[in-house]
Amino acid sequence: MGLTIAQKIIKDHMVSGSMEPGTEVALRIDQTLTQDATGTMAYLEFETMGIPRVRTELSVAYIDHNTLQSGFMNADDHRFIQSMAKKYGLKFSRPGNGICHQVHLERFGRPGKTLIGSDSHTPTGGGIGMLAMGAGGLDVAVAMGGGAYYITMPKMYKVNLTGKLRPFVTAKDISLEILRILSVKGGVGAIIEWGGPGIASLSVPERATITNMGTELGATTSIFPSDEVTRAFMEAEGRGDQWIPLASDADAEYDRIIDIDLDTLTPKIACPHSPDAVVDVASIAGTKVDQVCIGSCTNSSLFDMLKVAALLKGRTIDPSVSLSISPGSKQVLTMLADCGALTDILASGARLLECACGPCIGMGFSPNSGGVSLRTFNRNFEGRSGTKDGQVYLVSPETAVAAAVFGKITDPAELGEMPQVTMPEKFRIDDSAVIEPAPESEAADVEILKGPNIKSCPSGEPAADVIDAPLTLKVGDNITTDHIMPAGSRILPYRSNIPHLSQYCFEVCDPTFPERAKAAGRSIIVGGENYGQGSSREHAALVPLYLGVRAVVAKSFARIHAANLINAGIMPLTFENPEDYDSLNQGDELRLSGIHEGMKNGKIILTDVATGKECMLKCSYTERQQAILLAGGLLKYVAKENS
Ligand code: MIC
Ligand code: SF4
Repeated sequence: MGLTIAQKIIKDHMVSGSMEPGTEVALRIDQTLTQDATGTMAYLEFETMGIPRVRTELSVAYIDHNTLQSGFMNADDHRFIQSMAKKYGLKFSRPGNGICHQVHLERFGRPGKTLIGSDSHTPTGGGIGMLAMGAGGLDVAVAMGGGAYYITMPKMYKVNLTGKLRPFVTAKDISLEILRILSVKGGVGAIIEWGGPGIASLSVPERATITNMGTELGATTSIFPSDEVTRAFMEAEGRGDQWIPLASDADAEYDRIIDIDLDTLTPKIACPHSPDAVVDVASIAGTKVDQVCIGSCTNSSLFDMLKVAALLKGRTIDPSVSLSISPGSKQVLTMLADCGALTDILASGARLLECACGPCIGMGFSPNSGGVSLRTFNRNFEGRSGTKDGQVYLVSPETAVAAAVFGKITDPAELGEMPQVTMPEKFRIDDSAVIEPAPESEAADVEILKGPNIKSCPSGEPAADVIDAPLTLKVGDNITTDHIMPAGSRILPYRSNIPHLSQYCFEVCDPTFPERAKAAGRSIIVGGENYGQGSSREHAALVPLYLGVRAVVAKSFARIHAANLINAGIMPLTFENPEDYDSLNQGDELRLSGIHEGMKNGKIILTDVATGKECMLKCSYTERQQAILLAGGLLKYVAKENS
């Protein structure tokens, strides 16, 4: 049987395990990336492992999330990460150099290589044929130390594109269409390969928009072949020598094939508060808009920005709309400046923000109360913008410009003729904002700089055989990591201070949770389907751990979050019979019993102590995961292995 693209890369990087879907496979990781909001914790974890130098082919530490610096915290964290990079052999991408995924695609990604990043949108690298996956910081720390990355072998899906995008219909609309078809949990347990005759007309930045947003499907990752389009992009980046061709075999088999006809695709929009609440832009045209944001790792490439500039040229935005533009990287920004496109953007009345995540993660530019904000981003979870009742919609750059110009949701075709935008043959290459590490011979002299905001990481307890604990929180389906551990400018500066962060845990759902959990000492959370979707932040596991959570029982889990729970030493468990979810109530005293035996045979009994009602919970921990839980988390497990 032939192989898919992902299977080929997995086969080349397999350390142990098998390609049988559902079984665990360990992969050798060629490259890692971190960003600052998850990086501080990842480097603290790396430090405790006692490894003198990173053992990957390439590891890059980016600063792109916490760039607001309202206080010493972020600046201290940046200095800490910079000193770690210098000592341990990583490249350091300075604040202002751009969003990790955009810069990595431009300067470091390579077809056929494996990449894990402590950020859920690491699959952006799939746009140039990398097997790129988001992971918890601890998994990235282990990979930096040369350890394998463990995943459950995914199923293979293929999306077959035919036809060609019409003017004003974009790669973002393809992403929204696949979200409409599959939903935010439709990609769980799968790798999505994009192919068919329609991909030939998609540039690398467009492909990267699609693989970036595959994260919102819950997919393990998404990937495009590496073809002539990829070669042209890498040559334009001065890295043609790093290109290799990569395609699936003609007889490769897929678990599911989805067809999308680009000729008939229309502009789409995701409505509040979920990326899969997708409708046609035309169907809600006329809705008044207060704010428009163009940027984020989904839509901030030079290609996107040139289109935006061409559409804004000679126009002024509606006086009632506030428009922000955040180019994805210094390369994008300087090239916009060089060709005059930046002037067209500014002349329209747009506000230029830093080359960083910015409003996407609530780092400034929050909408007005109840405000309607159209964003070219990938997530519109409730409260994520920093305005609790903000109404965030996700759109393409073209639809964003139309809304900024007309002051209401408008089909972008109403902008008239789509100007022709051509990509330059050569990008402006300037890596001066990427700082090289100290040579290995000088590493011992590099001092690690830690500010007072850096507190130690909580430590898990070895899993007991019986856990008696109350159900401190019961939540519904599709709970995101933004619910569990919110971000935004108020909270993000404390990513290296778990005790401080803990007061905001589940703030969006129930602000009394932290106090109640602390008072209970030990507790259990119950959730619905797709618990923990969204970001890779391990804080969504470490903070509940700090608050005493010992198990989360849900109908199903998102991949990275389930791994983060196990790494922290918290048991993710699922209902054998999902209806049992209904019989449990917040405040119930629960007992989990037969845990040690149950971890091995996959079944653990949960008893509601007051009623005596029992229900069966499932787990499918590998031997390694059982050992991690029995050790009290991955750090303790690694320490044990190395002793
Ligand atoms: C996000 O988009 O939610 C983030 C912020 O980039 C996160 C990482 C984090 O929480 O630091 C992600 O996607 O993993
Ligand atoms: Fe940054 Fe937003 Fe991308 Fe997350 S989704 S990496 S916050 S731009």
